[in-house]
Amino acid sequence: MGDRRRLRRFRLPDSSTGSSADSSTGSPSDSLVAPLSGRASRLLERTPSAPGFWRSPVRGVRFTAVLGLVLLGGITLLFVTGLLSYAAYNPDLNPVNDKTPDKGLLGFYLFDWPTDPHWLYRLTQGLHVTVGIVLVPVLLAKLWSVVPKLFALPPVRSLGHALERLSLLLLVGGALFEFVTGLLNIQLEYLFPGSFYPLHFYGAWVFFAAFLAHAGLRAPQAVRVLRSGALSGNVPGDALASPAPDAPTLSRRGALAMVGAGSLVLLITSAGRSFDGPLRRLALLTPHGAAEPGQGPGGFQINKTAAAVGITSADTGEGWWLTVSGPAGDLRFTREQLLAMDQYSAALPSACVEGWSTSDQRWRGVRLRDLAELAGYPRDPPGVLVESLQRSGAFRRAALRDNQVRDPRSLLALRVNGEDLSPDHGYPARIIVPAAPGVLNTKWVSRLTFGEL
Ligand SMILES: Nc1nc2c(c(=O)[nH]1)N[C@H]1C(S)=C(S)[C@@H](COP(=O)(O)O)O[C@H]1N2
Ligand SMILES: [Mo]
Repeated sequence: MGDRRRLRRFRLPDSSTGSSADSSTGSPSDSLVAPLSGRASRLLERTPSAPGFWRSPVRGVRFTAVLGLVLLGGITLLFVTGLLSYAAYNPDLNPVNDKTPDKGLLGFYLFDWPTDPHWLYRLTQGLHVTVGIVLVPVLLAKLWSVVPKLFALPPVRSLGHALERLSLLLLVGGALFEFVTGLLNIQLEYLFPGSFYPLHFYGAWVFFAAFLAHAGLRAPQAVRVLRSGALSGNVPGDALASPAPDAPTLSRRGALAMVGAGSLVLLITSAGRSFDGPLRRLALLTPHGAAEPGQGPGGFQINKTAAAVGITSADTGEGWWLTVSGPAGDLRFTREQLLAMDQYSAALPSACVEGWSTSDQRWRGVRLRDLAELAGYPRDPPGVLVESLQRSGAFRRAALRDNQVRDPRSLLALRVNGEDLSPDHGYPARIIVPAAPGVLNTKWVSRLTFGEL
């Protein structure tokens, strides 16, 4: 309907029927002798603002509706798992975990992240990152399917139309921003440590608000047009279908199959870094994907190596000791003394915010709650602030909640898979907590301060 009106406005009388000899097939010399208005009109017809410029017969509201409904489910899952990831970081516990200012209102939903099941963060963050990657072709196809609307003239028809376009700016801009920051963060490994969290977090709320408004308006319509007929047909007055389509080289079903195939390839080449099984070897497209990086007990994935954060053997050798602080004062333990305490084992994964995770590794060391007891908390251990030898970097400190300290599987690990920790996995001692994001599992620990978070 709207398209037809615009068509009439921007086409010459002689070309509006589409049958005139020199309309779209006219030679350049023809257009030179055409009246000015005709030339201007034909020029305009070659710009993306002319509905006839967009020729793909694949476009149409039914095609867009399918992609839109896939995104409705997928992006809702991304939003929920994203909020869970934020909660898992214990952002309210201590500013060392999260300095996002003014999240008060947006953090209304925060809750105590549990320690069960021990693979919880592997699952939620594996889903978040994998679904985000897999949706990229769907998002691009969806944007492609509606791109003629970006150029439609006049740019603003009414106040309502202006508001609608503004909301679409937030929607499209928000989607691109969230996908790009997320992908950069996982591919380039903390491109913006410290600032990624607030950027991705605020961006998510802005984007999801626009997304909800859009879905509220469009989802019922999407369901209706899909019910009203075959995918290949157009609805009456189809606002997205080309008024002058080229001959099809691909059906809509075929185009959707191509998008689906793209998503499937991304799934196969990325999911394996979050989930065990044969897919792990195929996870070629992501850092920390594919086969395990090394051999032997410490051969599983490493985030930052000791060398990368400037930890040398001089720091971790004979001169190292652990300071444990609490009501009992400052206590010092050498590695020998820690190894002489009761040792416990726990089979736990390392699961990073980047989405990759390891299968369960057998960690062995001292229970955090036993260290809390030594620090002066014989019952009901409180939370703990963990500090690393590492001198700089966003992840050299982290705060753990009381429920995490209390869990008997939460360890100050000294060994893994039957051997001393390797330098890269945090020798001489590191934290490992069930269900927690990797960022809370501080490596090269030098100090534990119980209570007073
Ligand atoms: N001191 C210190 N500990 C750290 C980090 C760090 O940068 N510095 N990175 C954390 C992150 S983000 C992850 S995912 C885990 C990874 O542990 P791994 O390298 O043993 O697999 O270590 C955590 N512990
Ligand atoms: Mo991480």
